[in-house]
Amino acid sequence: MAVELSGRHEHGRRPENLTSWHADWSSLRVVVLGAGVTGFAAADTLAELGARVLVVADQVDERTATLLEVIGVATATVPEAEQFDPELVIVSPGFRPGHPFLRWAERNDVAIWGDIELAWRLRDKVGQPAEWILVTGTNGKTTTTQLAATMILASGRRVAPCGNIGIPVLDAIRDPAGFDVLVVELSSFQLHWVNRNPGGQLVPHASVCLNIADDHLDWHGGAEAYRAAKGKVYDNTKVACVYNRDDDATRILVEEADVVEGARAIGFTLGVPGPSDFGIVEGILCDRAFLEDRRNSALELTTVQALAASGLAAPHFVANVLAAAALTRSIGVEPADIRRALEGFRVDAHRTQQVAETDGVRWIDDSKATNPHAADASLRAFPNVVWIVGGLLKGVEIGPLVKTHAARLTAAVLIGADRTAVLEAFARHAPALPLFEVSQAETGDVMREAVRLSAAVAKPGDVVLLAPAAASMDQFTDYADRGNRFAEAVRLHLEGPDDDDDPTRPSTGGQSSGGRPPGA
Ligand code: UMA
Repeated sequence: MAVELSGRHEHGRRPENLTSWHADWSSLRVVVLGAGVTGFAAADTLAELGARVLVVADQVDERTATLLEVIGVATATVPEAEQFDPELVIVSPGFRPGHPFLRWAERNDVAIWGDIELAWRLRDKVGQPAEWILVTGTNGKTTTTQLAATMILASGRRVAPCGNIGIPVLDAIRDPAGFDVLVVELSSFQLHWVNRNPGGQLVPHASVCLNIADDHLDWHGGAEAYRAAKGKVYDNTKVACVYNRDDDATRILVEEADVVEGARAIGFTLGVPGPSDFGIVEGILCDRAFLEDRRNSALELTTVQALAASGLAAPHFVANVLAAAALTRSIGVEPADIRRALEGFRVDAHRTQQVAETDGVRWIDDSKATNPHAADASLRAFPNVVWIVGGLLKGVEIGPLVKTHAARLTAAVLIGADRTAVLEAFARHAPALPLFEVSQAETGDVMREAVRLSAAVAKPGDVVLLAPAAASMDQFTDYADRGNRFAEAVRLHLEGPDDDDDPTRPSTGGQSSGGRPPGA
């Protein structure tokens, strides 16, 4: 591409002063890092505003390349982007803060915003801006976001779930009819980039950090930086900082946060709620926060039994329901609307989803368990487990998880790239456990092999549980692909013997396809 050079800050306009859709964004030189969901939304928005936009990405798929061409946005290399002399960089969440272009931008005093900050500044496109409700946590973000949005919808408000859930907030704020409320799921990557610049500070109506356990440590550079990013969810909250009373780290984040005066801390717990909490009394989910006489009474929301009909009976889902109820009660959603929303709610695929049951063995897809904290919740739900585990560990330790659950395991089947740490964890904490390795050479057919090995060892009463405690991108497109392949492999296995297509494979689980005998 031909990059047009231009003088720095030729019109004397500084990006931090651009705080409205209706401000003058024309000709602003912007580099957008990334050509995925976020990058495209940012480029499209800025092009609509008349800015001059370049997109930089290692890979641009054909469809996105065509779309960028249609909207008149060029792609560029890093040196070309530097030459372009941008006034602003919009960074997609997948880029690590140490990326060379970001370092260059910092050295050259170029403003760096994430897509969330850009969306916040532009939120007044259509009428009265929507209130924002922010949802983060190591696990349960998407389910809680969906639950909260469904509850708000049931109350008759216009609402969009967006953010890390897969719908860029920039798309939500450009909806022609506008929304009353946005429920914004935020990853730690997105939170890393918020609230760094004057004029771009988020001011949410309510916010929650559902739980905190180690995840994405390689991206953040350590547990403390990850925790600090999560804590930013509470900054400037106006009405309700919702925290998990069963996870003290979240309460501490609320205490440390700089919130708007008058904002309340609202706890949720699987135990009995105190005043200003949501919790459970004899199987009834209760609100003891948003009612006059909270010292002496509680509002009934629903029951654990009723949640079972929506697939929400597992403790981590009940916690998500309580958190979503706390967020939505803070904007005045009535208990009857919450109940109605829950009746029609169904949990998304790949979240503790039973894909088959045969001969007393249940096959469960929890591919969404992409870190040890999520896998822990999943393992806890079943007494006897053949565990399919492994993938990309993202710098997180898996030893404590193996130690905690060794007693409930019938066997483990190891998939994924990060082998050494997982093998070490089993050798240390469960040395006698039958352990099967799916050879990494079998990447094309990992799940068929994992399922075959699991079936050979599972006994009636066992659950074969895909809860890998790791990300999937080493062997699959994403967690959904991993889960779909598991379900497909289970279906094929149950339809008939699958080793007739390869007579050289062992026909029982007594030998790992990767070469290590069980219990070795
Ligand atoms: N790219 C580079 N170099 C890099 C990193 C990325 O060139 O070092 C380029 C890629 O070639 C590609 C683009 O950047 O062109 C991809 O950008 P991205 O990785 O930021 O992904 P998006 O498609 O923009 O999707 C992101 C979130 N992805 C990540 O955070 C990794 C999506 O969350 C989110 O739904 C979407 O924005 C909308 O907000 C996904 C996710 O896995 C589901 N999130 C993690 C999680 O939930 O644990 C955090």
